[in-house]
Amino acid sequence: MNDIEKYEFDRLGYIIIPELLTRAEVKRLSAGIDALEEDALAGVGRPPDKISAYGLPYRHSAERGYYASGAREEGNTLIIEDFFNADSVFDMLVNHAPTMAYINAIVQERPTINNCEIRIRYPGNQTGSHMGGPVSWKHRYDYTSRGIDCLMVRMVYFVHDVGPGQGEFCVVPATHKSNMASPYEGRNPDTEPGMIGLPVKAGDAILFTENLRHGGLTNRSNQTRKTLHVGYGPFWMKSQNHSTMDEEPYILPRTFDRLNEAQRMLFRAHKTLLENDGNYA
Ligand SMILES: O=C(O)CCC(=O)C(=O)O
Repeated sequence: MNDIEKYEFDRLGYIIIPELLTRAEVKRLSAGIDALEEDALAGVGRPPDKISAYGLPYRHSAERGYYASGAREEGNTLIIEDFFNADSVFDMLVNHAPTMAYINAIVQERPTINNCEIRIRYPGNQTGSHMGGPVSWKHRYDYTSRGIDCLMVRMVYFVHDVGPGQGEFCVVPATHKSNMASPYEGRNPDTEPGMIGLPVKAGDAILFTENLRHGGLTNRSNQTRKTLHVGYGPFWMKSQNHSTMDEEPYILPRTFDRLNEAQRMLFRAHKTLLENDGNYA
């Protein structure tokens, strides 16, 4: 992360990183998302296996190791959490060197992955505005003697272009430093003052602090918007996926087995650390 990127991240609460993924990575990830979308849609209509802490119904695939919510229909989103269990094609994002150069620059305690979801946003869908200002301690944004010193941050990877009107990820810049919660009524990102959409190209990524007010503008196009979201925070933070909020990270033994040691460290939260007498190895 260079000085300009650090300055802009501190000033605005996010940066767009052009071409963080190679064309080959985009192609493979995109095929993986499409295949998993079909698998997750096959469960639509089944009674939920779990209701999240926030009241969202989730279908659990014990076979593939993911939790899914939503359906393919106008205005809806399909969310697939814990996608790393489902297909080894996604392993390339675990300890992805270009990504970790950013994460290590802004999360000062040993970072782990605490959140991973595929978001499939069908035409007509929007993601309501959330966060910004004094939100949960877990999302704290700080600048300390160690530099930018974040708790929860996220990298959003784009596998196709998302232009104006195609459901852009959106932010109210600099609200990560706001001392007040948003006073505007409702959570409609399309009409919220200060909210801007961030158009991107395939292979780009957006890095942001979860303390920033953000959401997704309405997808007014015929293109379904598909993104991969990976959240990081200090190793002692538990899962921040909605379906497994504050539980141990949901990583199947077979997923763990196929990762190398450096990749495994990104899923080793405090429990494993204690079991190892405080040794990370
Ligand atoms: O991409 C979107 O529509 C919103 C994503 C979001 O809220 C998040 O990644 O925290």
